[in-house]
Amino acid sequence: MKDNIKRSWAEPYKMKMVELLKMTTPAQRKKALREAGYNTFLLRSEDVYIDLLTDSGTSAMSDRQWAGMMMGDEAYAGSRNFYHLEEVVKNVYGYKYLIPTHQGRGAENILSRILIRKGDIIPGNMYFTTTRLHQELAGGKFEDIIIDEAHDPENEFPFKGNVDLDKLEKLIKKYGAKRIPYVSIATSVNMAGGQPISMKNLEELRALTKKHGIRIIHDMTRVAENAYFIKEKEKGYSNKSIKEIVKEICSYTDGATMSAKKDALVNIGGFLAINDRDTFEEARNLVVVYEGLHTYGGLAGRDMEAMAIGIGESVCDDHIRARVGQVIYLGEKMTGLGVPIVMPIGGHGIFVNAKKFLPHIPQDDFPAQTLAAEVYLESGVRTMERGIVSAGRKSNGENYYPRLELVRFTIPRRVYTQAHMDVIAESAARVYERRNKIKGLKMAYEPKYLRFFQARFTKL
Ligand code: PLI
Repeated sequence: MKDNIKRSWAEPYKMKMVELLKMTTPAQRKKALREAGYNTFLLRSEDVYIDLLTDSGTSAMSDRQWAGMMMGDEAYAGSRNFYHLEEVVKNVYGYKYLIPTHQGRGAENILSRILIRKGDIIPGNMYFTTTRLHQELAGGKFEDIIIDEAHDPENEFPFKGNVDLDKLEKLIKKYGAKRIPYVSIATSVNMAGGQPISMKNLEELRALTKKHGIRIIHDMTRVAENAYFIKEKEKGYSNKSIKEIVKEICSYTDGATMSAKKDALVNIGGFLAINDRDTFEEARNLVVVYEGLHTYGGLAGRDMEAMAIGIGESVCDDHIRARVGQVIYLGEKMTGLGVPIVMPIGGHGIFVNAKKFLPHIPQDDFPAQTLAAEVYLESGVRTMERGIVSAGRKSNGENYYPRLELVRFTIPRRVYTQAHMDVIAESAARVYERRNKIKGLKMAYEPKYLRFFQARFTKL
């Protein structure tokens, strides 16, 4: 008999403990927002109802990870948890050598210092804030080689994280391969809306870079989420496991920086993984300057244990299906209510198109920053600006003007329920209803580095 009933996904876990949330009134939120200079990063978490600022370090750990925390070997040197983590990174991702770091940017700092010389060019599939800054601080210049479709929020191409190989070839021709220490490739491109890169594109990129002797360094922060889209949308992968796909992705690259605070389901931690022995030796030397001894890199033994266990959980098919399934549920709900979002829906959050939401606010008056503030005011839902404020300034002081002016509704892993998703979508829709009355912001304080974290604004 034909089965016509839809098969829904559901979470492959149940709740054992809950964290109570504070509910706030509109008057309390108005005050909190003013005190925070209209920057959601400066709100107190206690004043937030549903926290979609980031999926970084905000996951709920499993009972097994918590048990692992109790197995921490808090030795200064040679902790057994380090060796466990090393084994897991080798087995799951296939990289040869591991340097733990306190989080992703710790790995970016070490890698950039080792590989980049002044005047070098680092091509990448769209910038990420901390990654680009470390490349610049090391004397390099980032060049965007992502396909044009990625800069168009309405283009529905399924692999908007892909590299435009022609753009890369042009850079190689212009600067010469010697001035390109590596190509910086992110899986699940964050600033494009969590958009995946296809395996085919990675394979072609590997062939091209091999010809010129250029390394590929993988920002593998959300590699498992990328693998899910390959399984769902790329020919030849539907019968492969997420674990197999993740390993294949990594096999086309020479090393990786990882913020384990995302995919790997921990609240703190990261690493640098590399296949080349010489780079590893240099990194092992440098990590003691910036992070700590090479067998802990700024982490406690218990953190490394939780990470080792979290990596295993992150590549389970059922986990990733529910994780991305929840994001897609929210996205479909929002589009159903008329809210303009980046399409296709990505892996770690919904990116609302602020340019389309608030077309009357010019980019210099910070439409995405304004919208993030309004969403908080509406319902206590905290989101993050991913537009002109995040993009920052060029080395000559001019603002970058990114084509994407977005507000990210980032979903922490294993934290919120489907009912929360309904409330979030309804909040966005209510702000959309009163969009014409919303006015922009003026920047009142601008920090020198990564201004989006600490900038302050006043109402226009
Ligand atoms: O926040 P860190 O230092 O652990 O990791 C930096 C980092 C590197 N690459 C990518 C793609 C990231 O998304 C990333 C951090 N992302 C944050 C904090 C976010 O909210 O998306």
